[in-house]
Amino acid sequence: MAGRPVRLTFFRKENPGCGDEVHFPGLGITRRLKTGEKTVIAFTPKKSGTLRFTCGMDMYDGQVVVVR
Ligand SMILES: [Cu+2]
Repeated sequence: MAGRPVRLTFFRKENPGCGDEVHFPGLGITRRLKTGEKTVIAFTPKKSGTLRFTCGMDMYDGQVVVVR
């Protein structure tokens, strides 16, 4: 929900390649992910819409839908 804090937990299972980092281009957030560990990403979306996230190479991707 717009204006509400969000905490997303990423758990990296695999070792090689793409899982190295997660990138939220619309938020200017990039975090390294360690294999076998959880990484928490916290942010507060300012407006409704779709926030895309990708791996560092823009291959893996997903989205967070922010409702009004
Ligand atoms: Cu990749």
